[in-house]
Formats: sequence, C-alpha cells, structure tokens
Amino acid sequence: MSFCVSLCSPSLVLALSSLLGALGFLLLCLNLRAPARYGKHQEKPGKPWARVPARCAWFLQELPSFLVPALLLALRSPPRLEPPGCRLLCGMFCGHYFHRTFIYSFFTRGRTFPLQILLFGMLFCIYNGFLQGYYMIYCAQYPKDWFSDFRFTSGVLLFLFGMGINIHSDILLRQLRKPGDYTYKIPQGGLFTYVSGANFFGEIVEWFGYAIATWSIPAFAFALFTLCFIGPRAYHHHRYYLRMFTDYPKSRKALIPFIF
Ligand code: NDX
Repeated sequence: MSFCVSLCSPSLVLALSSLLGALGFLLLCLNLRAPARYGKHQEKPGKPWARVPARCAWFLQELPSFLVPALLLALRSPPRLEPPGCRLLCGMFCGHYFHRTFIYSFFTRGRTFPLQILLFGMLFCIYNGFLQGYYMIYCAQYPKDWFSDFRFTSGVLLFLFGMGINIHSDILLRQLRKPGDYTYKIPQGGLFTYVSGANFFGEIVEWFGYAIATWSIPAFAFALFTLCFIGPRAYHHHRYYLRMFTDYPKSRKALIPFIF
C-alpha cells in the first residue's frame, strides 16, 4: 500500500481531470454549433487515403482505452488485482472498452471514418485511459466496506443499466443495415421508441454510474466529457432525422425520454 500511495500525484490527477472537463466544455461549445464530422454528419467524403474502414478505425481508436489501463495494471509492481480500485478498473472501465474494442468494432457496419478524427480519437483514448488507470491503480483508496456502500451498489446498477441500453441500441442500429449498405433508416424498438440518441443515453448513464461507483474526480470528469460530447451529437442526430424523414415519430425526443 505504501508503494501505491507514494506513486500517486494528486496534483497530476487534478490537472488531468480539469483538462478533461475543460475539453468537454470546449467540445460542448463547438458541437452545439456543428456536430463532429463523422458518420451521418460528414459533409464531404474527403480524399480516399484520408479515410479508414469503420471496423479498423473503431478498433484502433478505442484500443488504447483498454490497453493503457491494462498495461498500467500489468506494470504495477508487485502486480495485484485485490485492491478495490484495481478491481473496479478491471471490471467496469476495461470491461466496457474490451467490448467496444474487440466486439463492437468487429460488427459495426458504419461508413468509412475520417483519418484525422481517428487520430484525435486515439490521442483522447490514450489520455483518458492513462488518467482513469493511473488514478484507480495508484491513488484510489476505499474503506473495507466499500463494496456494500450505497454509492458503490447504486453506481454499479446504473453502470450495468446504461451499458445494457448502449449495447442493445447499438445492435438495433446495426440491424438497420445489410452488409455493404450505408443508407440511414429510422431506428425502431428499445429505447429508440422514446429518443433518437438511445445508444448515447445509455453511454452517458453508464459513465455516471461508473463515476458514482468509484466516487472519483477523474471518473466524474469523464462522465461530464461524455455528456458534453455525445449529448449534442444526439441532438444533431434528432434534427437530421426530422429533416430527412417526414414520417419521423413526432413524440420521440432527442436524448432524455419525455423531456428533451
Ligand atoms: N469515440 C468517444 N476535437 C469518439 C470519436 C470521435 O468513443 O477532440 C469520444 C468515442 C472523437 C471523440 C471520441 C473524442 C473527442 C474527439 C472526437 C473527434 C474530434 C474530437 C477527438 C474518442 C476532438 C477537437 C480536436 C476539436 C477538440 O455510417 P455511420 O457511421 O453513420 O453508421 C452508424 C450507424 N447508424 C445508423 N445506421 C443506419 N441507420 C441509422 N439511422 C443509423 N444511425 C447510426 O450506427 C454507426 O455504424 C453506428 C453508430 O452510429 P452513431 O452515430 O449513433 O454513434 P457513434 O458516434 O458512431 O458512436 C458509436 C458508439 C456509441 O455507442 C457511443 O455511445 C460511443 O460509441 N461513443 C462515441 C463517442 C465518444 C463516446 C462514446 C464517449 O465520449 N464516451
């Protein structure tokens, strides 16, 4: 434990978390005006060499979010998984990114992805993977009864609930297309009955669940970042559908069922 504590730099954690929050705020301002240019919001296809097949792009982009914390865990000396921080990191954060990197990426039927956004996305995932991993492995300290604390249990439930919605909604989107089809259709079923950004709603709930379960500043900063980045994306998806489909369900909201 003393080794673990001596490697922790609270000022580094605070600085990196503040920067993550600030990036979220910057993206909120930028994305409220115009959505990030990938998927249905790409204006021009761009040069063929500057585009990457979706499967490859999502794999490369998301891999560091899994690999960086996993490497930090493996390099920890002595390597131990018992501390609550390491178990939470493995079970929740790495679990999510294992699915996103090795399962979601291999099944996506998305359009080609802009190289520039892929590179920014990878940088982001290295940064966030390092911050979350470093904090949970070297800084986080929990009381012995943390696993029966209300914050832990409610956070884990919220995380699983959000993850379920996110994965189910991404599957519903994928089923809208046959292989080789890149057209857009009206999503149906699941939480899409109520909102256009069902997958985004699930992801936001998931990361707020993680933040509550870990009760940590980096995790709250990441949850806030997620809200700031994919919240406006859901709003732009909603406007896109209303523009493209005259028969789009009028009662459907953008992100939060019955509210927004
Ligand atoms: N990747 C998170 N800018 C991001 C990539 C972009 O995981 O710094 C954040 C992530 C990155 C971003 C990442 C970080 C910030 C960056 C940004 C780019 C610039 C920005 C780096 C890392 C940045 C500066 C430098 C200015 C500061 O053809 P298609 O692809 O549209 O097909 C889609 C399909 N689909 C449909 N098919 C048929 N009919 C329809 N109506 C359809 N609608 C959609 O479904 C896709 O194949 C698929 C999903 O599409 P969509 O648009 O619903 O979701 P998408 O945005 O692609 O996200 C996929 C999943 C989803 O579960 C979402 O929750 C999660 O990834 N995600 C996404 C983004 C960020 C994130 C999670 C997070 O912050 N936690």
